[in-house]
Amino acid sequence: MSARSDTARLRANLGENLIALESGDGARALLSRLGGQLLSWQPARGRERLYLSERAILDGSQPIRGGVPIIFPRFADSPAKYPALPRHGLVRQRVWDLDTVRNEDDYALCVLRLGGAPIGAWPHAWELELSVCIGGDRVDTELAIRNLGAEMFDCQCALHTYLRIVETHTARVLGLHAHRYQDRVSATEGVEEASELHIESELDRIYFDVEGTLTLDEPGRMLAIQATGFPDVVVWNPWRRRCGELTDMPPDGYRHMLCIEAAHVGRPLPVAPGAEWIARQTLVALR
Ligand code: TA6
Repeated sequence: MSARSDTARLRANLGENLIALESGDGARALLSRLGGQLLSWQPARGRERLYLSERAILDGSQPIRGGVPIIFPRFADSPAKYPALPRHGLVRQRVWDLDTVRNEDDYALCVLRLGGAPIGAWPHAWELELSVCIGGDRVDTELAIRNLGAEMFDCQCALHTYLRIVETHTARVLGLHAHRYQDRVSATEGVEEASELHIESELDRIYFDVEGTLTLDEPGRMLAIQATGFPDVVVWNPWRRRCGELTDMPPDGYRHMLCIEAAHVGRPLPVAPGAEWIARQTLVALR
């Protein structure tokens, strides 16, 4: 599917919930208020860097498959303090409020907000603020979590970033060597021995306490991935069989995506009453 027909489909389905950013230097992005989700990012000198499934459901009946879904306050089906919360949390199918859209010469910015009252499964009042800033060859995505209640809460969160890759067999991820991980496919734990990670089968790992920059290296393309404040990195590719079970992905979709997620999932993230926690992920297209 071409980028133009992708955008037309998004516009037709999301209507006013689709927000377009374009900076004067040519960087472009599309965000959805549904899910509070970055859907597309094209650096000033280059092609699309995010994966959005051509079968993504855009009517809010399920989370949008692709871009950067926001995970809060629970990651996956983790046996957290709040087991009644839905998988991956509360915000992927909510329509976020639009706070700011700014298209300038050297950057473009969108700020979205979403607040929630206490509910049975999550008895806390909270607010999230998502700021996406593009310009040149980089995109910065910042997530703020505010505790508006009277009691401390523990949460988990992630920027579930679906990166577009040319082909799984030519992609490699650098920067995870010697990090401790939990492998959610084999239900084992380990320390990464390989100097570079290849995608050769179903992959679902949480790497803990990752410092430094990761690199997604492909023939002709290279992306630097940095996180500030997110200690963990989740790497996910469903591979052939699991991808075939996902009705909102084409059968070969797994060949062209890799999730590299900035996350706070290994240990609980405490947010005190009245306090705010902020973290950021930066992607830079190096070539
Ligand atoms: O972040 C990895 C993961 O939790 C995987 O286990 C995988 O199932 C994926 O996210 C997608 O989850 P979703 O709920 O969006 O289908």
